[in-house]
Parts: sequence; structure tokens; C-alpha cells
Amino acid sequence: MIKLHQFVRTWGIPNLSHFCCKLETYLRLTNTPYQIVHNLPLKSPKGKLPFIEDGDKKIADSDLIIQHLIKKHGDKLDADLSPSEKAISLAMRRLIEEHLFWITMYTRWQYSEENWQVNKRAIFHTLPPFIRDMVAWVYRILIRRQIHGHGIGRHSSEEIFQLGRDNLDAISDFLANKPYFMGDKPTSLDATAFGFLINTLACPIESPVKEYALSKQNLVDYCQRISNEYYPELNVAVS
Ligand SMILES: N[C@@H](CCC(=O)N[C@@H](CS)C(=O)NCC(=O)O)C(=O)O
Repeated sequence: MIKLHQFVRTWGIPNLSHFCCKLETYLRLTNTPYQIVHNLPLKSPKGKLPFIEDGDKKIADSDLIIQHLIKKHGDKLDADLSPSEKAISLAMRRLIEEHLFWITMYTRWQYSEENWQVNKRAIFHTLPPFIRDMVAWVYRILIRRQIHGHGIGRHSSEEIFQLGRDNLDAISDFLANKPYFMGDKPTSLDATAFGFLINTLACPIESPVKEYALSKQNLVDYCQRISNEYYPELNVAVS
């Protein structure tokens, strides 16, 4: 059985890491058995979570892991999509993973001191007290550099939140009243969408982008439905 290395569950959602939540959701959508190992990015082959162990192989990066699983077990989610649907699905995934993600990172690591304290406790509480603050301090510098390097961190907070609202409008309009993003059945886009939306609208990180996401009733209903169906043991309350 594969071992999924990810952060400890917290905040009442499957994972505080969007990418870990994406991958775990993919595993649940495809009924792939797995065992969770709690870890921090330091121990990952690429310095980021999630990664998996499959026999003697260690694979990092949610997309590369999914590609590995598809090679091994077949494409259980996207095989029926047409080439143009696959193109749209990839574009939506990139919008969510490469842009919305950084806006939510900004809210956790940079936007307000209150959010930083909540984020810091959730990520670093498992470390021994004598190194916790130092590691959190170093990581905060590194992640803020990444946010700046991406480019989003160079904007004012109003500009960042406007870009976030534009993303959420596109995501909500694309979902519309469909049960899943590509229609009646879950696809890999749902693993991404759920992983990142639940981390935007159901975590205790307060910001205008969370408020705006919560004003989109179809996104709230979608996250609640996926939580109930695929993570029934967590009793996630999306509000
Ligand atoms: N492209 C990677 C991104 C993974 C990622 O950014 N993970 C974050 C947690 S959400 C991380 O471990 N960051 C630690 C770091 O950047 O030092 C994937 O798809 O798995």
C-alpha cells in the first residue's frame, strides 16, 4: 500500500496543505488504498509536501504522483474526457494551483499577524518547543520570498484580493450548477478544486478572499457535498 506523507490534519479539514488535500482527495476519488505518514517538507525528496512512498520509490509533487498512479492503475477519472475537455481541465487546474494558491499563501504568511499566528501554530506545533519559533521564523522568510518571487507578493493587498475575486468568479461560473466541475462525474479537476477551495473557504484564515468565496453559494455547497461524501469521518462544516 502506498504511504502518503503529509501534514497532520488540523482546522477540521482534510489538510491545511492545498496540495496534500488535492492528492488525498484524488486517492479517495479513485478508491486507491493508502496509509498516512505525518511529516514536514524538510524530509521530502523535493523539500515540499506531499510525497509518496510506493515500494522502494519515493515520488514528490502531486501531479507527478498522479501520473505515476495513472501509469500503474490506469486513468480512473479523466479517461472519458475529450481532448478539449482535458485542455480546459488543465487550464483550470493551473489557475487554481499556480495563481489562487499564492493568494491564499499571502493570506497565511504575510497579510495579517493574526493569520500568521494561526498558521504558525497549525504547521509547527508538532516540533519540539525549543526549535519551533526559530524554524517558523526561517520558513516565514523563505515562503515570503516565494510569494514575492511568484510576483503576487509585489502587489498591494487590494490588488491581490481583486485578483483573487476574479479567480473565484471564474471558478464559480465554470462550476455553475453542475455536481462536479466537468459534469456529472468527478474528475482530477475536482481533486484540485476541492483541495484548494476547502483551504480557502473553510479554514480559520480570515481575509476578503475567504469572505468572497463564502458568498459563492455553489462553491460552499460543492465543498460541503464533497466533504460529506468523501471525508464523512471528519464532519467538515463549511461556513
Ligand atoms: N508542485 C507541488 C507543490 C507542493 C507545495 O507547494 N507544497 C507546500 C505545502 S502546500 C510545501 O511543502 N511547501 C514547503 C516549502 O515550499 O518550503 C505539488 O504539486 O505537490
